[in-house]
Amino acid sequence: MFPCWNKLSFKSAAVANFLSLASQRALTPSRACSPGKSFNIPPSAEFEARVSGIPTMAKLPYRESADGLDAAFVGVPIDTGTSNRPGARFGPRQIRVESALLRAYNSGTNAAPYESLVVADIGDVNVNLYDLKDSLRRIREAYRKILATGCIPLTMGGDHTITYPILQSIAEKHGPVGLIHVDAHTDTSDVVLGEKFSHATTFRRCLEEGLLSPRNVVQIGMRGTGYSADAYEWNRIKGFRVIPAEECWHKSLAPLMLQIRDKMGSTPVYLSFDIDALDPGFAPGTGTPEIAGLTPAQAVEIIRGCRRMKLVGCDLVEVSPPYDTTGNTALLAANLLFEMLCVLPKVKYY
Ligand SMILES: [Mn+2]
Repeated sequence: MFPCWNKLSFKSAAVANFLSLASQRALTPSRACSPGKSFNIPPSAEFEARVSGIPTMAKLPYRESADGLDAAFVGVPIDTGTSNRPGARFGPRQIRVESALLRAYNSGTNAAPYESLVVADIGDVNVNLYDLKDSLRRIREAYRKILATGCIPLTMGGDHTITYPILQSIAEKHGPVGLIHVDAHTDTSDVVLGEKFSHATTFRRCLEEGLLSPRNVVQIGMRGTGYSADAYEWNRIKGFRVIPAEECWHKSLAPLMLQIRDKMGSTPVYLSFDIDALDPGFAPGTGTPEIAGLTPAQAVEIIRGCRRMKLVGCDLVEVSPPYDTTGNTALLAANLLFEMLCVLPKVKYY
């Protein structure tokens, strides 16, 4: 269960205090891992109570920076770009709480992400809740630093505005990227209430700034009432492939993802996943719910279909805990983030 136990780099006081490493080693077989690598393996609930400890994502160690990490979970707690129900500022915190249920291996795909990548939770971007534009600047600068270390960010939102400054930093490093955007909405409005920056304008700003390779943009799950009869016309004119929810109903999305993977080829790809892509029956805790959405199984198919793409970053946004009375939306988000980790380049599969 625990490879390289002797090399684990737990710094969490909660973990260190609970059982001595020696007693845990006696209970767990070890596996060899590559020399010089010190992986962070989340503690197993077989040995440490799930409900104990400070809630980091997946009970991983907390790190101050991305130095030395291959991938990092990072929170961006804003909801000041939201147009309807607020609350996404509490998303990262609640996703971390519910993530205590996550285990170290992916039973569905046999992925072993923590044996392949050095992963940690690097906390939250220090946003400015009184000034959205200042938050955008802070997010951009924080991601510039994360990306400079070579680490792949897995972001917990926050509302969808955050993807714009993240993609500014991503494109600065990788050039224009392919985008897999899973959402009920295209988020390509131009101006809303006189403002250019909000969770509804993200991908229009990204396109205008040349952050996206428009022929490699796929938007999946769109639905709901529109501002015009042909709500997706602008997107298609720009070269985006728009796949409305109606085209997803009642079927596996695995074949679609094979097509998308072929199209992306060796282009760097960013995955941006708005939890409102799912049906509100599964994910009610979100700001802009739309009926007749995707199922959790389809969400997992989309993410697993991103394996073997050149993923350079992923986000999961728009979880609003005040509207999530059961915690299931945040639990779903935590699992989807784990699935994203499992499809990053270089993850080992048994
Ligand atoms: Mn969105």
